[in-house]
Order: sequence, then structure tokens, then C-alpha cells
Amino acid sequence: MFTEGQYFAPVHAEADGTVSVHLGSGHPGFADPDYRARRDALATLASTWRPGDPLPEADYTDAEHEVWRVVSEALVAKHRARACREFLDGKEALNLPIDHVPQLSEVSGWLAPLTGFGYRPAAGLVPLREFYGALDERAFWSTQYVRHHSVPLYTPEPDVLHEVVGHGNTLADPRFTALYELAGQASRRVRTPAALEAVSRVFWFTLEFGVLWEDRELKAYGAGILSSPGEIEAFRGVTLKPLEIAAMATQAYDITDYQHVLYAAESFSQVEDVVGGFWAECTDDSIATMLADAGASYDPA
Ligand code: TIH
Ligand code: FE2
Repeated sequence: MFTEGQYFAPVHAEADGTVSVHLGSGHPGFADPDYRARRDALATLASTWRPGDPLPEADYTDAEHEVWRVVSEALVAKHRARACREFLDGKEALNLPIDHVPQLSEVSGWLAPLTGFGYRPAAGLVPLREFYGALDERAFWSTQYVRHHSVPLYTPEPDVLHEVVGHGNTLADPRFTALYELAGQASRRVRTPAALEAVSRVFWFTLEFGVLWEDRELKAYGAGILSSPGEIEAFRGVTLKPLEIAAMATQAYDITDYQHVLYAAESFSQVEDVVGGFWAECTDDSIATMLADAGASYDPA
């Protein structure tokens, strides 16, 4: 397992306009100079983009296309067995390539007529306000790099497979995108860091790691489960709790490992009612009250 500091890669802009990505010693690409050069090049590419520009095209290598193919192929049968119906609807509509990494510009072009969503290129971790705020404009900040070839089944670091296979297939379905947009609206309505954190944690346990019951079978609808051929085999064995906003908003989680606690909805409609309803109406005050009632300390800083 990796600690967050070891794994998550901060980016630094150099004076000459290039961007370098810091990989810690626990990162699977740490001792791989080709991978490190690749990460720097893709971070630099993303950092040059400005709103209104065409999306930058990454010149993916055969090795990167191969990682995409290995993961995408592994997920075909796993999605059929473990993904919820709405995800499979989106997947059918989007019809992503299996054998090569598509460009963010292409995927955005395919999403446009389906839901109006499109991607923006991220050089590194995007601040919460920017990430969620963009959802309100039907824009999704996305990394472009591919996970290291030594960890195809699970990476704690979001990569283009996660953003496009995990999120993209959901961004192709209007029932999902209505939820993304509500999360975006909620993020713009709340002002305090504690309230934004609550909005974000609910997002984590739903659109990232949500599971739901469908015909008495537990299915995944969260993009983080659905982009990991490893975790998609493991989620049915974890501790399940009922879908409850205050519980999700105060639940701690480890971003570097499989999730040990998940919140199971009774149906996709329940996600729309409970989670969509929360994001549609939450305010700094309502969240402060909810956290106080839940016994969580509230720091309005
Ligand atoms: N663990 C996911 C995967 O292997 O595809 C990626 C991430 C999901 C959420 C955060 S990182
Ligand atoms: Fe994600």
C-alpha cells in the first residue's frame, strides 16, 4: 500500500514553461525513467491548455495503448456482470474503443450529443472548487496519462482509464449527468470548506464508489470501482451501510486502497432521490446542522 504523500504526484511549473511531476519512492513508476519523462510531457501538455482552446492531443505510445487494451478487455465481462444498468446504457451509447486510448477531444465529441458533457485536461490534482464547479458547466477535469504498466488492475491515482472508462461511460447517460450537475451546483452554493468537504465526501461514496441493489444483486455504479478490474471483483465482500447522507459525509476513507465500507442504495432512483436531493438543496447552514446532529465537529474556517 502507498501513503498519499508517496503516491500522489504534485506537479511543479518550471521557469521555461515545462511542468515536472514529482513521483515518490512508493510510486510504481518511480524507478522508470521513460514513465517519468512521459508524465512530465503529458502534464506540460495539459498545462498549456486555456478555456476555449481545442483539447490537447496526446501522442500515446504502443505500450500505453497496450495498457488501455489490457484493462478495457478485462472490464468487458466484469462490467456486464457487476455494473448497474444505467452504466451499461451509457457504455453502449458511448461505445469506447477497446484497443487504443482515445483522445479527450474524441470522447468529448461523442459525449456532446448524448449529454452535453466534455472534458478539460488536468496537469495534476485539481482543487475541489474547480473540479466540482466545472461539473455545473458540464465539464469534467481529466488526467491524460496512463497508469504504470505494472499496476493495470488497480491504481490509487486517477488516470485516463479511470476518467474515461470509469467516468466517461457514466457521463454518457443523462440520469448520471443530472447527478454530476447537481454536485456541481451544490459546490457553487456552499462557501465553507467544511460544507464543500461534505459535498465531496458524498460524491466519493456515490459517483466514485457507489453500489446499489438491482434484482437482488449488488451492482456498482461508482466510477472508481468500474475502472478497476481488481476492485470490481472485491466490492461485494465489504461492509455495506445504508445510503445515508450524514453517514457518508462523516465517513473517513483511504484513497490508496480498496474501500472497506461502501453505501448501498436500494435502487438508482434512491440515489437520485437521496443524493440528488441533498445536492439540490444543501447549504452551508443545512450541512452545519447535519454535521452537528451527527456529532461531527464542525469547523467553519
Ligand atoms: N482505483 C481506480 C482504478 O484503479 O481505476 C482509480 C481511482 C478511483 C478513484 C480515485 S483513483
Ligand atoms: Fe474519479
